[in-house]
Amino acid sequence: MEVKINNSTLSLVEGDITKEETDAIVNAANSRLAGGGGVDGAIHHAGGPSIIEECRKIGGCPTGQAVITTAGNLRAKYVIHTVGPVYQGGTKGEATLLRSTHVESLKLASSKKLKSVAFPAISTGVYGYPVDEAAHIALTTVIDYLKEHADIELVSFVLFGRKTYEIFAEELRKIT
Ligand code: AR6
Repeated sequence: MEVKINNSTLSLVEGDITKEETDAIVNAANSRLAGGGGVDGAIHHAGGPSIIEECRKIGGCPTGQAVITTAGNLRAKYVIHTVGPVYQGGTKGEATLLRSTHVESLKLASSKKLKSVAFPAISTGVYGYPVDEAAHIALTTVIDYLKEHADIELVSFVLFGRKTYEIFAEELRKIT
């Protein structure tokens, strides 16, 4: 599913983000940037050890912020590592932090003059964010950003599994 936001494209696809050829892919990391399971594990496994070496040098990343490394053996040029909130019922500022992961990732991409960025469904795995709530926040945040910043031509959400894809697609239909 694809929609146009001014001159930019917002795209939803079902798939494995490690295979993406966008300028950057976003990693749902932890604050120690230490690697882990889920999409984080998949990115480090596919990208090779140079990414974790760069992460070690950076040292860490607070929740809601983002850092950038090169992408080792991946097809993307960069990996933007961002740290989503752990879902604790929704009353602990999680929405603000989840919104911030998307804004900070896109700001980093803009500052590096990147044209295309792929996001996973940040916080919806190990960190327990309900997918429909997370989809609403992720999509509205990216749409708002693209309305204000014409430099990024493509933002895709690469969603792991049919169910997550369908929930994102339903939210996007509601919003647009
Ligand atoms: N491509 C795209 N999406 C994927 C892939 C993939 N290859 N693999 C998993 N997903 P999670 P979080 C989806 O748990 O909730 C790690 O251990 C997955 O199905 O990866 O932000 C970190 O080190 C889900 O929809 O990230 C942190 O400790 C989404 O990616 C912690 O998990 C996010 O799930 C972060 O938890």
